[in-house]
Amino acid sequence: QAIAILDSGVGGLTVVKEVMRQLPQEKIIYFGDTARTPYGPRPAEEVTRFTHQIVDYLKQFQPKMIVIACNTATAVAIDEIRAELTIPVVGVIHPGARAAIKTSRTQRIGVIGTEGTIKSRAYEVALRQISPNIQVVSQACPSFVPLVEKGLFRSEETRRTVEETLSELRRYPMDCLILGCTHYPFLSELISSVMGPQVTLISSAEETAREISTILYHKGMLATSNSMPVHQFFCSGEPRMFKAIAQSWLNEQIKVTP
Ligand code: DGN
Repeated sequence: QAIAILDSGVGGLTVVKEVMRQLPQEKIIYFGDTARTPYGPRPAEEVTRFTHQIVDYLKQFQPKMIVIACNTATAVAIDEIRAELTIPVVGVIHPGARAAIKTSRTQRIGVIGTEGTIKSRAYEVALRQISPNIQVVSQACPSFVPLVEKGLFRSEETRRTVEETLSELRRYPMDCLILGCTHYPFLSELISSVMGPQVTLISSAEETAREISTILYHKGMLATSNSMPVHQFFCSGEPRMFKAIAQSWLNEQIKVTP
C-alpha cells in the first residue's frame, strides 16, 4: 500500500523528496493539481472542494495514508478530510510549526505563505498552541508560486520579486522564517540571501516526513519489502514542465501520467 501525497502543483515534491530520503522503502503516489494551480488566491470553499476531489481520486489506489503537502489546503480542509477518512491524514502546518519552535532561540518567528494560508492564521494558532508567548509576523507572497510552477528558480525576475516582496519583512528581528508553502523550498537560496545568515529557513518537509514515519511505525504500517518501490506521479495539467521540475528536484527519472 502506498502513501498518497497531494499538492496544487510541484510544491509537494519537497515533501516527496524527504519521504524518499527518510523512508526509501515506501511507495508514493503523488497528485499535483497543475491545471488549477495556484490555490493561494482561491476562496477557502473552492480549495476545500478541490482537495476533496483529489482525495476521492486517490482513494482508488487504496493508500494507507494521505498527506496534504500543501499549506493552503491543510489550513482550510484537513479537519474535514480527516473526519471523512479512516486512514491517517497528515498535513504540513503542525510539523512546520513544531520545527520552528525547536529551532528558534529568540521566540520571534516569521511565516511566509500564500494568501489563503496567511489569511487562515493557521500558523499563528499552531505556534501558539505549542508556545503561547511566541512572537509571529506573517506575510503572504502571492507571486512566488507561479514562478516556481514555471521552473524559474534562479532567474533575474525571480530574484527581483523575492527581494521586493521580502523587503519589509527582512527588517523584523526574527531568527527563523517558516516557508509556509511547500513551493518555497525551491526558492530557498534566494530567500535566504535576502533574509540574511541570521535567519534559519524552516521547511516543513523534513518534520512532515518524520511525522509520517512515526505514525506508520506506531500503527505497524511501515513498508517491509526490500525491493525499491515504483512511485507514481499524476498531474492534472500539461505534464512536461511538471516532469522536468520533478526529475531535477528528485534526481531521478520518473513517469508522469497526465
Ligand atoms: N504549495 C501550496 C502551499 O503549500 O500552500 C499551495 C501553493 C499554491 O497553489 N498557491
